[in-house]
Amino acid sequence: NEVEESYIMIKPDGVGEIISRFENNGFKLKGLKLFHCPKQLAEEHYKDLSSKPFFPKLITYITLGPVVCMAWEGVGVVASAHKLIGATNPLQGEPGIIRGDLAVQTGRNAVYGSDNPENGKREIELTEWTPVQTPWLVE
Ligand code: YYY
Ligand code: MG
Repeated sequence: NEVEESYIMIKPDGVGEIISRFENNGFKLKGLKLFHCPKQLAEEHYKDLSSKPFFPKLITYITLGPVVCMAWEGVGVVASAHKLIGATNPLQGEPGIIRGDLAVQTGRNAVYGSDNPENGKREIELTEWTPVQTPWLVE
């Protein structure tokens, strides 16, 4: 019953409704930003999948436009978020499950959620690494 953090990312075609799904579950939104992920960072985020045949398409999808990066905190949030998000293939989602309700294809499944608390921590740190405004804040 540890307090954990999950990195949740709404992919470029995702919708605002996704945020309220986590809110309604009683978790705490610790941070949120709109972020156009550079290719290199997308590859780092998904590095465990780099040998998969769908990897290039996945990176293209995730860098198509801005994603919504979120850090959600709460007891058991990683497992709960995983349930709320549902199966990788949206067609396998039951009603009330985010991907089942809001997405159709595996390659356009609308949202990402951390697999375990260690990854949650790593992924949250990864996206905070280069805040989007940095190029405008320093000369
Ligand atoms: O954790 P989850 O997102 O449900 O699935 P993963 O097996 O970690 O794969 C990450 C990501 O890769 C998935 O959300 C869509 C894409 N993908 C794909 O395009 N085709 C597959 N056969 C498997 C995964
Ligand atoms: Mg995964």
